[in-house]
Amino acid sequence: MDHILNVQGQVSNLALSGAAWRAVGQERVEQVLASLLPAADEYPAALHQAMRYAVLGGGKRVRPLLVYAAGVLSQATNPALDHCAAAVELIHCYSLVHDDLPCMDDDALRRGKPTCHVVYGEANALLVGDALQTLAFKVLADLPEFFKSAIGSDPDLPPMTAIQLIKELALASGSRGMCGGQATDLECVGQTLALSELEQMHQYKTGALLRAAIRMGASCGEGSRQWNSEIWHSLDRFARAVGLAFQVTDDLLDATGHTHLLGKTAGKDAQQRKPTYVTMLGLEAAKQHAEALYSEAIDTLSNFGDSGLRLRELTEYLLHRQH
Ligand code: GRG
Repeated sequence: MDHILNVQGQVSNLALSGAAWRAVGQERVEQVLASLLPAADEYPAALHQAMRYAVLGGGKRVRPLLVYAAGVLSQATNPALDHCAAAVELIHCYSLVHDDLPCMDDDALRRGKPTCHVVYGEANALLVGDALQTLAFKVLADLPEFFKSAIGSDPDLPPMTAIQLIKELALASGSRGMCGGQATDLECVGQTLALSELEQMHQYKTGALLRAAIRMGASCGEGSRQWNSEIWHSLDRFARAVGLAFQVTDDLLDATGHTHLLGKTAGKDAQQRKPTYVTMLGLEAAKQHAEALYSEAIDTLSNFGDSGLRLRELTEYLLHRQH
């Protein structure tokens, strides 16, 4: 992990343009993930190859970027950010592998490549998801030891913080978060939901992990140790607005985007008769809803002054993305 320490300064460099900063964060988390995943030739090689296939070389890395961007709020300059960024992305990748399985969304294309089960078979894809999930928690549990050996005998990340990070990620991924939202998503095929029910489902399915990324990134910096509950509450309001906005945009892209640009099958929601913001509000109103949510997210960031720069830029990027 030494190379990770060497490039540490870059994600806290406020002089980079938003696009350059995203590219640095994406490259950085790619390196971190590549070093944390078991080598492709380590026993059991077939499983490790499939895990690396599912994680490396694709995706926008929105969740890791949120970790890094939220780290700027609390002056986090330590490798804890890298571990959190990787852990959140590992959970996300596991969810994509399982979501693509025939018993779930049944998709053959993800991040512009054949899905994990298409290449490695269903049973292996199931195990890939399981193993990525447990690896995510190991990465966080390793943090105190990592600090001790890499930085010296006085870790700058208290063991309690590592436990809080594990708890944050566990809550966001389980039945009270992502898995819970997925369960509702499967249940409500072909049904009409009230807008509040649709929001609740997405807060669980997508929003909870995005919120965890933001809270974990902020927790990594010394600055956040002085924050009162009001500041954490503002951050949660930001996370809620950006999480919903992300999902509305995802629904819009599914309805209007093209498979080759999205890197995943377009039009799946309609094909699977899923209630979405587009089916419930119509295209124009869904666009306006996304814009209103993004403005709300930007407004809540005013509480953080200049340190909110990277989260502001990411919010803009998420609204205008094409995939
Ligand atoms: C536990 C059996 C079992 C399955 C879990 C929890 C779960 C299945 C799936 C999670 C739900 C899920 C896949 C939500 C999709 C959210 C979403 C918008 C994904 C796409 O995220 P992006 O756009 O993708 O960030 P990239 O590829 O850029 O990372």
